[in-house]
Amino acid sequence: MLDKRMTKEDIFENLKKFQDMDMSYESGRILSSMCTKPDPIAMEAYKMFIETNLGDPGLFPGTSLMESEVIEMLGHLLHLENASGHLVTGGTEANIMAMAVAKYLFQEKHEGVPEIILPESAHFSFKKIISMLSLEAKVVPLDENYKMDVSKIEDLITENTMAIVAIAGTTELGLIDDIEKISEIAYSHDIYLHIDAAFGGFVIPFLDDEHKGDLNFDFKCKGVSSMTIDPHKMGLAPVPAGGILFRHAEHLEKLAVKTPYLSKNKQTTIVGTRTGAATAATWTLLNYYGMEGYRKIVKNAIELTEYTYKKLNLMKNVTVTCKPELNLISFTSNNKSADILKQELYDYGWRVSVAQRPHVVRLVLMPHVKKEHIDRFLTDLNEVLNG
Ligand code: 0PR
Repeated sequence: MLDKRMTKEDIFENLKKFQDMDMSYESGRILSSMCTKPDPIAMEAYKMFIETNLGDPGLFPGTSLMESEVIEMLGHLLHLENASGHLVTGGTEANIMAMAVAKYLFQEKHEGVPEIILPESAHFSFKKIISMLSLEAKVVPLDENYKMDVSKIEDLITENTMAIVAIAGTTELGLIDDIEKISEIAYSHDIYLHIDAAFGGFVIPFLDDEHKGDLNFDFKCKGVSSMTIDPHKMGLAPVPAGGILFRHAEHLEKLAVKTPYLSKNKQTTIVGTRTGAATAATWTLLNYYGMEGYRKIVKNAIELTEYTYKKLNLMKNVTVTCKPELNLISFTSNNKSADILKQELYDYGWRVSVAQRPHVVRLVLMPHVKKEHIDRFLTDLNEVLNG
């Protein structure tokens, strides 16, 4: 295969063919994704830093400085001065780092098998983590509002509890666990608490008073040890841009590995060679949009979610699962199962996903989804259900 070379023209013709097989966010037909079309200014910054490698930061001190500024800004957003952390490949890597730190801390004092208390709604990255780190999972059921049942947590705490995990913006329904209460429990038992705000981290801080009220979900809660917050979801950054923040610098240091022959003598990330381009994109977005810009983006997404909620509630044979807290909405129908609905909507060109707990159709209303797309979607849905 490799002994036959292609001309540049042929290559790009082929690339175009591959690209044409893909869905595009711009079509407005992707209602199943937590990613979106990266902002043009972020792509420009990304391209500018495409050759950088934060795995060897001494060669790229400017990019490395930019990473510390991003961590500082994300910390500020989540009410933490002097945050420690990194921009990583995504929520999975961020969650792995937090749980690795919790395990190392646990092992300094305990010999038993480390146990992790997490809600049934936790993202599947925790399945990988439980297996990779050989943890024992203590799963907290969901309450009638599909949130981690806080009243069940203390029963699961043992001397081998390594960490509690709670979610700010669940993957399936976009709901926020009662982090204030969970933080009190973790703090009073001196247990490591990690908040997975991979999705909610770039939404909740920008909600208006009517939607946010006096909700506290971040480092304001003193029991919170670390948080995941992903720029490549509602932050509008290109992939791969995840974020992990630690309250205590010495916690990040638990991950440090000596790298004697590199320009800096230690690394505190899982990934070695890693792009600085995503860092440049995130730095750019945070400075370009600021609080005001992100508030507008979130406001639009929430308004569209509320519009969709209202319309779905009026539709014959549709039951909306719960009142949305973020820009996710789920529903079922009494005349077709979620899986059949997903398939039939697929045939109309829509990409929706099916949540497992509960078994419902799930829509994520990311910024690439506009009102005209939703109107067409609702017309098609009505036809699929009642046509
Ligand atoms: N934590 C939460 C709460 C998440 O929702 C996700 C991903 C992760 C962690 C893991 O993040 P990474 O995928 O960045 O490692 N949530 C989405 C999901 O699983 C990811 C996604 C995005 C899936 C776009 C599909 C897609 O088209 O649904």
